[in-house]
Amino acid sequence: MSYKKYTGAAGGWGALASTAKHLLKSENIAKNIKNLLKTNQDKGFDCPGCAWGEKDEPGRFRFCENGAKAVNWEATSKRIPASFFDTHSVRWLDEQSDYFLEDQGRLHQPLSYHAELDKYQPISWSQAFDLIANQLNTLASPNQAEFYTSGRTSNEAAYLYQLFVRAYGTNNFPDCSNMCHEASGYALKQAIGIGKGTVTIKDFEYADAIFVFGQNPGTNHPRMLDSLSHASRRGASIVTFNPLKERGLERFTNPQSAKEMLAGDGTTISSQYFQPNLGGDMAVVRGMVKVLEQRNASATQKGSSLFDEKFITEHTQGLEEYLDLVRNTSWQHIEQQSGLSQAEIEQAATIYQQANSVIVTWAMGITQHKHSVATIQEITNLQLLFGHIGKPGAGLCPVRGHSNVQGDRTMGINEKPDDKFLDSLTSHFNFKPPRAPGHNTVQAISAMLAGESKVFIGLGGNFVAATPDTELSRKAMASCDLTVHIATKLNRTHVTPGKQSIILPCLGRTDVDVQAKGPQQVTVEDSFSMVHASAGVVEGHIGDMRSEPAIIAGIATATLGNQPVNWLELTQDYDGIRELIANTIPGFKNMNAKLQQPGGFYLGNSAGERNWNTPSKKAELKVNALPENIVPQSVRALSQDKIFVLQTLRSHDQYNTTIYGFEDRYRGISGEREVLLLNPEDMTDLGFEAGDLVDITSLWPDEVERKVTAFKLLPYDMPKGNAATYFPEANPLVALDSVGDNSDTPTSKSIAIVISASLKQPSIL
Ligand SMILES: Nc1nc2c(c(=O)[nH]1)N[C@H]1C(S)=C(S)[C@@H](COP(=O)(O)OP(=O)(O)OC[C@H]3O[C@@H](n4cnc5c(=O)[nH]c(N)nc54)[C@H](O)[C@@H]3O)O[C@H]1N2
Ligand SMILES: Nc1nc2c(c(=O)[nH]1)N[C@H]1C(S)=C(S)[C@@H](COP(=O)(O)OP(=O)(O)OC[C@H]3O[C@@H](n4cnc5c(=O)[nH]c(N)nc54)[C@H](O)[C@@H]3O)O[C@H]1N2
Ligand SMILES: [Mo]
Repeated sequence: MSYKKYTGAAGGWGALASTAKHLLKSENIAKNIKNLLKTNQDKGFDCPGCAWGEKDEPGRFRFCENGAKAVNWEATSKRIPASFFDTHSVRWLDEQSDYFLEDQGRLHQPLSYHAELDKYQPISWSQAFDLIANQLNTLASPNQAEFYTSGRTSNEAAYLYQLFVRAYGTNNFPDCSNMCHEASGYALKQAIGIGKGTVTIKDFEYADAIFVFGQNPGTNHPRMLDSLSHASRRGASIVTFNPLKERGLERFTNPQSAKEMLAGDGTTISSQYFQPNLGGDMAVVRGMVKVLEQRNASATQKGSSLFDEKFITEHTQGLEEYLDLVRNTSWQHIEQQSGLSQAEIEQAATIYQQANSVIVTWAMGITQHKHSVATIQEITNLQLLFGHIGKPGAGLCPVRGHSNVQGDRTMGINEKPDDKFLDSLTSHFNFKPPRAPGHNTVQAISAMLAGESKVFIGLGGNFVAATPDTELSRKAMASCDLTVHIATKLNRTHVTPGKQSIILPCLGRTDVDVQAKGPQQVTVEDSFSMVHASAGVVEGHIGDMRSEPAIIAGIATATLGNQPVNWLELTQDYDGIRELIANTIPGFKNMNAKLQQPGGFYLGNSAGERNWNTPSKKAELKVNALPENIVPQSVRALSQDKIFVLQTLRSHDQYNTTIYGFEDRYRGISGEREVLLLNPEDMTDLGFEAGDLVDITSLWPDEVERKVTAFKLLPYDMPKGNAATYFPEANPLVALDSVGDNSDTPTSKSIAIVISASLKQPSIL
């Protein structure tokens, strides 16, 4: 492995070279280049890479390096050889790396697990559907089955899936969103009456300032850097908060701009880069409000005001109670928790104050903490004081992860559906959807572990690798009577079978999907509430793969017959599914017609229009106490050693649990993933040197030892007391019970750990 600080701009020739490298590795280079040119274009497919939106400019290239990797990985012509499962036992497969499992190529025939042989064997589609239906129909209650969804699923598949599951009788919809932006949805729904961001991509063209909290767009949303660099060049301030120095947030060269590529050194992204402690963002924002409130008080004495008084009066409630709390929060508490000085926070507040329009964006660095809901509501409060919601160039922007995770929620993949949604299903279909809330991801694991849930069906994703407390999660999966996986590629979850297990191979976003009435398109919703069509372009050998809607229709027909709809007929032409969506979900009226518009259609956004769907019909300033400590006393008491706060994050060469390679280019890390990044002084204080192998033990007040071993230490620019390592390798450290307040999201960015020398020594070659 090697480690060398990356000093160039993100993007640029490095990104182009890496795109080329990944394309050249594939067996169908010319085809994949052609495919990429259709990414995110009208009549092309939506990039499965991320949920960033597109400006409506015809003729532009709309892919990025990491989108290219995602496309290449899926659009491969490589197929798992027929002899593969005959040769390899599941036990053997489980000993292989995540990279190896997915790298075998696309799954292309239905498989069923034979427990005595410990092997997967081919099975016909109809046998598979009957087996699943029999299991579902013999459960004592529909609530004994879990129906997981990962966020690549299209609106059409998601709608059909939720309709089937509710008609079957449960709201058990654990989904990847429970581990991702759940806190954003919950916090915003309470505060502004809608669980989504309020901005459109156009707003980035008008913002005076963009505050970026807890995200790494250079890797995870590279097309966002395009918006940020445009904003930077026209003089907008970009203020970043991230404990780590992330290259993509410092400088960026757009690989799709010849001018920038030739000029060489790229555009400065962040005008200010603050490095708070992990979990310190709520304290940062509280501090900013404290500064601004005092300045506002002085201004008021002189007859003017900083806050948007008119907006506050007309549109908000809860001001005085919130400001009392702010005044009562001490600077000592704010500085100690945030890791920033009062002077730094004042500097950030000044930039905020000087801007007429501010967008705040955030991702996993904000949502995967115990106090994530409170942090997002604190950010919302700040924006509300200045009226920065519902005007051009201003608003809230949770940057979503999976390309259709937002759409899946809109379609009803929700374990706690609201009454309005269920009423709409009730009045349109001939069945009574269940009203009791179902399980989210963490609750589903607990229910499986307790033997209460016996069937797991996964529409995409990699459940046991993505969820916390890996050992427990795997035990939960293995204890099921039946596990079913609708998937494109083999992964860890498939090699953790229940007593019976079935793999159903599906088409991906890039594949041409031909049904009885011809080629089909599906739809997705991006982070800006834009819905657009996506049609695959790859006409590879699809073997026995089926589309996700066709697979769901098969399971539904075998389980429920033609109730409450004729499932198979619906999948002959997805226009029929869209008719149902149009009739039952607000914002989708005339969906089929509206899809004809290039770029798709806008769902509208109540908060963006300053309509507040809250009980008070106003935007509500929420009053949440700052946590006493990021690591609570009950956890602190568990060790005498120095306790660090660990975050688990993504490298540049992965898509969640899919590992494309071993280059984390912008962090200068190459060849290895089992690494622990620490502040260099902390490393010396502990008596370690770069390259030493350490064991990491997490602290949680139960009797379980959670440990990963032989991780290599690397120095990295971050505040003392913080640490970082990659997801999913570190998931065994996250206790299942360690979840966000009100969101139940695993606290993957806030794990208390101690570090010790590893007993395993590096092998001497
Ligand atoms: N290429 C690629 N694209 C992806 C994905 C992928 O894996 N690969 N995943 C997709 C998905 S599902 C998602 S959800 C998104 C994820 O996108 P991100 O949220 O960008 O993903 P992470 O790698 O988890 O990065 C977290 C970032 O937040 C910072 N951070 C961590 N904790 C804190 C904190 O307490 N405060 C602050 N201020 N910063 C913090 C970290 O240093 C890091 O820069 O990306 C999506 N796009
Ligand atoms: N410690 C830690 N844990 C985390 C996170 C973290 O930051 N730290 N992040 C969390 C987040 S934000 C998320 S979103 C989750 C992700 O959790 P998941 O969504 O469950 O995981 P993915 O890795 O995205 O799923 C990859 C698998 O999806 C399947 N797949 C790919 N494309 C398709 C398709 O088109 N259709 C179907 N049916 N299957 C397909 C392939 O078989 C592939 O192996 O992980 C969470 N877990
Ligand atoms: Mo995510």
